Amino acid sequence: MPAFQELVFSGVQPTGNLHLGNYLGAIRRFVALQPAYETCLYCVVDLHAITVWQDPAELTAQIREVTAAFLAAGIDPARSIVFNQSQVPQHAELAWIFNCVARLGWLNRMTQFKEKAGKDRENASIGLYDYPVLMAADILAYRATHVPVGEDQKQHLELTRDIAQKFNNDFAGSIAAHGHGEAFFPLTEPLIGGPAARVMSLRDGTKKMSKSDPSDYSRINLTDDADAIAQKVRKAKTDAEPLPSEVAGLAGRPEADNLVGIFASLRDVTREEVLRDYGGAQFSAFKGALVDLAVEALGPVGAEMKRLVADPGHIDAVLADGAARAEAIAAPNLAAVKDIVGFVRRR
Ligand code: AQP
Repeated sequence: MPAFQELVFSGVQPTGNLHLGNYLGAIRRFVALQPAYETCLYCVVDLHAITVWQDPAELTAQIREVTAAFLAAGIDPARSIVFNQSQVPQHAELAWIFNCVARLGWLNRMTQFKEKAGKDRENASIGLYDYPVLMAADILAYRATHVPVGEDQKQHLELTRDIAQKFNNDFAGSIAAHGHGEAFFPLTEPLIGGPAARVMSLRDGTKKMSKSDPSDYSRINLTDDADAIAQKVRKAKTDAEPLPSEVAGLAGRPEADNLVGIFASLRDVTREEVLRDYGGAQFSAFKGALVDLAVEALGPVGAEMKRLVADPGHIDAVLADGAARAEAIAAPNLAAVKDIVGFVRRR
C-alpha cells in the first residue's frame, strides 16, 4: 500500500439530542486531533440523517445546532474544515459508484441496520440500508486515512476498508494506467479508544447512550443545564455495592462500569486511576463528584452553543466556507475516480 497524505474525516448526524456519548466518543476527540493533523474535515452528515424521517424545519435547526456544538467544543473552523454533507455533491456521487462495488452480502451483515430497522424491516428506507456505503463515500471522497469514531461505528469502518480494497483490486489496471500507482484509496484506520469509546445509557448499562432513546433520563444532553445534569446523574441506575478498588471488580456491573468510564474520560485518566481514588466509595459520593465534573466540562459548551445558534448567519457562513474547501479536495478525487472507472468527463 503506497503512503497516503494523512487526513482526518469524521461526521455527526443532525438528528437532535446531542449527548455525552457523542461528545466524549467523538466531538471532543475531533478537537484533540486538530494539532496533530494538517487537514481535519468535520462534517454534519445531513444526508445520513434523512435515512429516517426528519421534520424539515427541525432538520435545518439541527444542522446548525451540531455545527454550533463543533465550534463550542473547540473545533476551529479556520484550521479544520467544518461543513454539511449535502453542500458537497461528491459524497452522493461517490456513494453511487460504491453501490456498484459493495456486495449485498456485506451490507446484510451490518448490525446497525438490523437494530435500527428492527422488526419493521420491510418499511425501512433504502437509504438506511445503504447508510454504510454513503459513509464509505464520505471518508474516501477525501481519501481520509484516519477516522475518529465511537465503537458503534467499528463495523462500518471495516466495510469502508472492504470497499476501498475491492475498488483498488477491481480497477488495479486502470488505477496504474491513470498514474495513481498501486492503489487509489487508502485503507482507512479507525481511531477508537479511551474510556468513553462506548458510553452507555444511564438507565440501562447494557444499552448504548443514544439520541433516539425515548427516555431523556438515559442521556446527558450537551444543552442540559447544571440542574438537569445533576438530576440525571443522581437518578442514574446503579447497583447496591460500593465501587470496587480494581477494574476487574467492574465485570458484570455494567452501570458501575459506565459511570466510572464517563468519570475517567471527563477527567482524562484511566478507570484504574478513578478506582484508586474512589474504590470502596458509595455511589452517592461518587455521583456528586461526577456531577461536578460533568457540569464543569459541559456547562461552557452548552452556553456557547446557545450563543452560536442565536446567530444562524454566522453558522451558515462557516458551513459555506467549509463546503467550498471540502469540495476543493473531493472534486479532483471524484474526477480521478471517474477516469479510473472509465466514464467520459466534461473537460
Ligand atoms: N454512546 C456513545 N458512546 C460513544 N460514542 C458514541 N457515538 C454515538 N453514540 C455514542 C459516536 O458519536 C458520533 C456521532 O454519532 P451519530 O450522531 O452520527 O450517530 P449515532 O451513533 O447513530 O448516534 P446515536 O446517538 O446513537 O443516535 P441514534 O439514537 O439515532 O442511534 C459517532 O462517531 C458515534 O460513534
